[in-house]
Amino acid sequence: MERCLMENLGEQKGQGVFISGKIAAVRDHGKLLFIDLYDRTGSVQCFVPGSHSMFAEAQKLSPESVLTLTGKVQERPEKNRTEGLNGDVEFVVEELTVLAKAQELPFDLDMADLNLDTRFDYRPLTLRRSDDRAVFRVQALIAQGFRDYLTSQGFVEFQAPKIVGGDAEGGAEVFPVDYFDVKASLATSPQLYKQIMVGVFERAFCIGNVFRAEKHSTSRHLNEYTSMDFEMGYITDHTDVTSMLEGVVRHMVATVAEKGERELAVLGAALPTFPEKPFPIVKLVEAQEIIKKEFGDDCVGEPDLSPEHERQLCEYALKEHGSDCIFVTHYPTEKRPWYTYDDADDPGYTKSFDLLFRGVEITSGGQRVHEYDALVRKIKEKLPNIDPEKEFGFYLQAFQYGMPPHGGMGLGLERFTAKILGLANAKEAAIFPRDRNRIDIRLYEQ
Ligand code: AMO
Repeated sequence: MERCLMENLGEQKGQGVFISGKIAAVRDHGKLLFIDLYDRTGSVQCFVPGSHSMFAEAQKLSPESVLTLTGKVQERPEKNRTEGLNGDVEFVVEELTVLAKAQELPFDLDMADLNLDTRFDYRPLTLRRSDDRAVFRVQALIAQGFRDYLTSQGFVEFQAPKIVGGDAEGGAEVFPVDYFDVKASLATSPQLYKQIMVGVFERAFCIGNVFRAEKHSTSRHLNEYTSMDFEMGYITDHTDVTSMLEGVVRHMVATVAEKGERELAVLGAALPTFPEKPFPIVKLVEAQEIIKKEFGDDCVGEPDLSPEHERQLCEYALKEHGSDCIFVTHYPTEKRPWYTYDDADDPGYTKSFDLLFRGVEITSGGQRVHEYDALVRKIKEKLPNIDPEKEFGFYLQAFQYGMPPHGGMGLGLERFTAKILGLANAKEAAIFPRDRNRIDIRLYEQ
């Protein structure tokens, strides 16, 4: 006999089958016992009669114990039916095998109201909560949507290295690594490698962990996060990248809508609102004018938007354009990395952009400098104390030997997941979060 998954039990009414799964709850009524058993597809109420030879042992089982049950699927009496999967059936246990016993749990998995620290202290256990399972299934769908869309557009996936000789961004704080006898660091971004890959495949993407050593304590920052990046050649300017990104975002959301219905319901999450027209796109200066006009906050001329300004601009985009997304372009040259392309028509500003989603920046990107001489010049301007060939010679080879005009972007998977699902903190969307106080366990006594 083959294992029957919970989602298929309804088709087995009156039949003998075997199921395997974990105990969600045990309800002991003295002379009979109910066990809610769940597997990856759903759950079912199982019924152990008092006469069963394993009755006494079953009474002692803790939630999360792992069982295989043989028995029959029968209709539940009308008055005991519930909504949802298997609400109209129950499983009458004939044989019960304990595959693994769970110790008594430190808290009720689904019912306990746990603070973030406790959730992370017990991560191997709390990831099994229905909410957390739903979050990370949705996250997997987001990554799948990213992959599928870009693959369909002719992009090739590659694996970017995580140990690098310098700092890919030339600005972010790095975690140093002892690499045999020399100093190396953990990559803060696949930036240089994805650009190199444009010279190879024209269109390339990667999904991988990156490491940022800033000592942030915010709801948006992690010290290790998953960066979803793409880079594309033969562009006219940054708007080719924003268009591609818009397609990616819409497809990721469509994938979640299509395949994550159950998870969205578990989390009570509402899908984003997108306009039929393209996402709104404004220059930074225009965004600042809007914020001044709409919210009375004069930030015109500042080099960047503050978190509060990002929130306000998104509020405006939803109200005026029916869009949870808005692109902001043309950040000043001084605020963007040296690989960013300057806009000759708008001196002092770059062909760069951020994508804001539900109040938070989820993406940075832009057109890149693709000519060797211009690139060396920009590195020297931004980083006057380094020798570009010495520090970036490996990367610069790509430009010495011909690179098409290109651009790309990086999107933080945890931030995006948190915003899709309405989670207050990006750490809740980090499966094993690393922040300044934690690598799995807390680093300091509190
Ligand atoms: P940037 O540094 O802006 O750009 O990062 C791009 C996106 O990555 C996410 N992100 C983070 N998420 C969690 N914790 C952090 N500490 C963190 N830092 C960044 C955000 C952000 O929008 N190389 C460029 C991208 C490019 O131009 O292609 C870069 O890394 O969602």
